[in-house]
Amino acid sequence: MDVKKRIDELEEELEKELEKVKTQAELLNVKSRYLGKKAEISSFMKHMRDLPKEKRPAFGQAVNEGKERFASLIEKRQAFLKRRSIEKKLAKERVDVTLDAPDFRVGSRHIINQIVEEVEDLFIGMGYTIEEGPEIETDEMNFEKLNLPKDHPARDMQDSLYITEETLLRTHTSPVQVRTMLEYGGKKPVKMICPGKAYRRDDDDATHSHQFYQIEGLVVDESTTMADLKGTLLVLAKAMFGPERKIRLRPSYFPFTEPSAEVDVSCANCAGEGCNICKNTGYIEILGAGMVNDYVLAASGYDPEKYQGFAFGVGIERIAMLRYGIEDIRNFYTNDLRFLRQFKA
Ligand code: FA5
Repeated sequence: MDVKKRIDELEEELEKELEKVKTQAELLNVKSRYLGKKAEISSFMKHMRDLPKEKRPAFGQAVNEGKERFASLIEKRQAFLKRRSIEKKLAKERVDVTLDAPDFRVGSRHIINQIVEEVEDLFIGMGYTIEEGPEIETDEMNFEKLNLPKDHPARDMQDSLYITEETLLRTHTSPVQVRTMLEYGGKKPVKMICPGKAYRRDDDDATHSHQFYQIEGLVVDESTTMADLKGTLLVLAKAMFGPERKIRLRPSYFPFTEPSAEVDVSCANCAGEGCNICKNTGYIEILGAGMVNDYVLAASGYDPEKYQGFAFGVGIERIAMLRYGIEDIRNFYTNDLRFLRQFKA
């Protein structure tokens, strides 16, 4: 047998077959048929021992060279297949950078948080600190130290959600007054606000929610007066509702302040003339306030002979409702995006 000739023939056949190969699996198949153990070229070596000794090296060399040529043809095809598959993938995944981006919406801070931040900025500018307190509060802090002992009838003013006999969800942010004074140790002046959630066993309706936000304010110093309170609240009202707004203090009752006041702001809708929103009174109530009761100062470690203070507690939802003419407080908590998107910051 002319081995060289046969190898040339096989090489030609292999070339033709490789041209038809389209996948890696087909390629492996061809490779095994032309170079595997059962391939014709592999069987040539068995004939070597039948040859005279002097012909054996040339024969062996021819077979090995043949195998190398086959392997190189297969490798070439493999590289070609790989290149073609990458090109196909790139063509398929081509990105058209000139296309419009899909429409996606960016979220924003909740309107209640926006107002809290606005009030915080205002008071930080006047030298106040921002304090925090726990939402699960002790009866002692929420009531007793605020001059509301267990049998006090004024406890009915704030229907409470108790967790145990002695702990409850705080009904207002006023316990943070006590906590801050105790932390300050009865010595240095206090000037703080505390924004946070409060909880009451109120039935939810258009103006009441079982969970709502308040901002507490407290100033304690050696010469704090009701005039300071009024001036501070006027600044707050003007910042929230516009420079035209006036405020009015009406006598009221809170066990933790004496004297106590409810504070009304002149109606933004009718400028005090009288309309539906202010129920023809020209004013709308926004908060409770007063001079800190001596009992509270003493229970919080401050000498009432030396220190006086004022405090106020304002409902944030009420501010937002007045400012934007929102008629139902439940809108803040039902997460209807059509409502929330109106207040995109
Ligand atoms: C208090 O909570 C007092 N701690 C306020 C205070 C602080 C007085 C410091 C004196 C000194 P009142 O219960 O009135 O007071 O609540 C204050 C404000 O919280 C109300 O004017 C109202 O804006 C808001 N508020 C009260 N209950 C609810 C409720 N269920 N839903 C929404 N807002 C409420």
